[in-house]
Amino acid sequence: MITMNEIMKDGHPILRKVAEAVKLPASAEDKEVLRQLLEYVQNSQNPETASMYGLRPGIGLAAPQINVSKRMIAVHVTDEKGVLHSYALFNPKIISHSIEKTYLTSGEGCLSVDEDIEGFVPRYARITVKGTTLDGEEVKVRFKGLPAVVFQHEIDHLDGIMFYDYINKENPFQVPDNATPYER
Ligand code: UDB
Ligand code: ZN
Repeated sequence: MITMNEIMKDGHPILRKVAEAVKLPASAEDKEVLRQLLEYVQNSQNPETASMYGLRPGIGLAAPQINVSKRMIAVHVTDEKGVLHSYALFNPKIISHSIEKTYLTSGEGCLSVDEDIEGFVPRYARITVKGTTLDGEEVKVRFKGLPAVVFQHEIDHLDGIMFYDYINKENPFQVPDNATPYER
């Protein structure tokens, strides 16, 4: 089971590497890692397990964050309508995106970053993601709002990118062009 001890902290070089594609069909070991990523986000959102193991409630997690430099992510997030978007994907890829952008008005954080880093992080408002599930099924799914932000944040981890890389250095609260704010 993944706890905070297994989560790599900012400054660890693995968080800056481009992760390797997972060879498909996935091996038993790779499937186990992906299952664990999903289990962490689920456990961390369950108040009992979160308090029992001291888990920080997460809505997404990428394999490099647990020291595995392979292209796997889990997302477990409820949108503004109360719909749960729960995915565990091998080799996720954004195959198209809107021109319109968005940003969380309260900024972003990261399970791998302990400090609060303030500022707006520009994200695409809508994206289409392709990837392969734990059952080996290829899926193509469209996301908007918070789930779209989470997917972009997690896929960035596979490319060694951290959310604060996008924050404008001169003015952290610079509103991105073409953007509609997302209020959480
Ligand atoms: C998170 N959670 O899990 F807009 F109900 C963050 C942490 C770092 C604060 C735990 C989060 O943003 N929760 C949230 C956001 C909302 C509404 C709501 C709950 N991550 C995951 C992560 O670090 N993955 O690598 C950071 C998020 C920042 C934007 C998307 C992912
Ligand atoms: Zn993160």
